[in-house]
Amino acid sequence: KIRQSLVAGNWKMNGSAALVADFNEKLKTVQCDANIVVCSPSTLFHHFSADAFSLGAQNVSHLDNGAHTGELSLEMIKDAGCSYAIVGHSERREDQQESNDLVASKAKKCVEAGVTPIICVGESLEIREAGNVEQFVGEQLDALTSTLSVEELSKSVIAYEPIWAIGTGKTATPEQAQEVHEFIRGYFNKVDADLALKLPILYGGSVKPDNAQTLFSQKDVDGGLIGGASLKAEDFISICQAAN
Ligand code: G2H
Repeated sequence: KIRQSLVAGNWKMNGSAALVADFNEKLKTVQCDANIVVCSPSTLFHHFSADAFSLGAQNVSHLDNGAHTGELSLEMIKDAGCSYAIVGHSERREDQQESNDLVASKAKKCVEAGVTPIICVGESLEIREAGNVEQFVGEQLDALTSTLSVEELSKSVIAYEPIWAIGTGKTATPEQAQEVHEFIRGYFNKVDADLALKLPILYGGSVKPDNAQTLFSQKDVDGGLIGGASLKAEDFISICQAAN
C-alpha cells in the first residue's frame, strides 16, 4: 500500500492520569495495521508509557523558547515525548482566532523540529451550503503551499474535518468525505504528483466504531482524527482496527 494509515485520538480538554493508565494498559498489546497517535492535554504527557502508540500535542507555538506566557514550544513537546502535533484544529481557529498563515507557520516549525504536524482543514455548514467548500479549503491549503516546501509537506499529515460534523454526531457520509479528500489530493497533485500520492489525509468529525470502517475504506481516506470516541480505550482500539 502506498500510504501508511494513521489513527490519531484528540482528547481535547479531557482526560486524567487514570485515563492514561487505562490506555497504557489496554493499548499495550493492540494489533493493527495503522500507526496510532494519542494527542492528550500536555499536563498528561509524562504519564504515558506505551510503546504501541505515539504521543502528540494538540497545539504548539510557532515561536522558540522565551517570554511567551502559557505557550509550549516544539523543543518542549519533543522533550515530553511528542512526535506529532495537531495544528489548526477548527476549535483553535475559532477560539484563538488562528489564521491560515499562523497555522502554516506552526506546521513549518513542526517539520523543522522533526515533529509531524497533523494540519486540520475544513469548512463550516454555512460554507458548504453556499457551495464554497473547495474555495474555502483551497485557501487553507494555499497558505500551506506558500509556506512549506514540497519536502516539508511530504513530512506532514492533513486532516479534513468538516466543522459541521465535529462533536455533533453528524458524520459526513463516506461519499462526502471522499469527495473533499479527492479534491485535497488533486490540489496537491498540481503542486507535486509524488507528494499527492504519498500524503496521508485523515478524516475527522464524529468518527465512531460503527462508521469508521466505511469512512476508512474510501480511496483517499488514510485514517482518522478521532475526538469524542478516542476517550474510551475500547472504542478507540476498535476504530484503530478499522483502518487498513
Ligand atoms: C473533530 C474530532 C476530532 P469528534 O474535532 O478532532 O472530534 O470526533 O468528537 O467530532
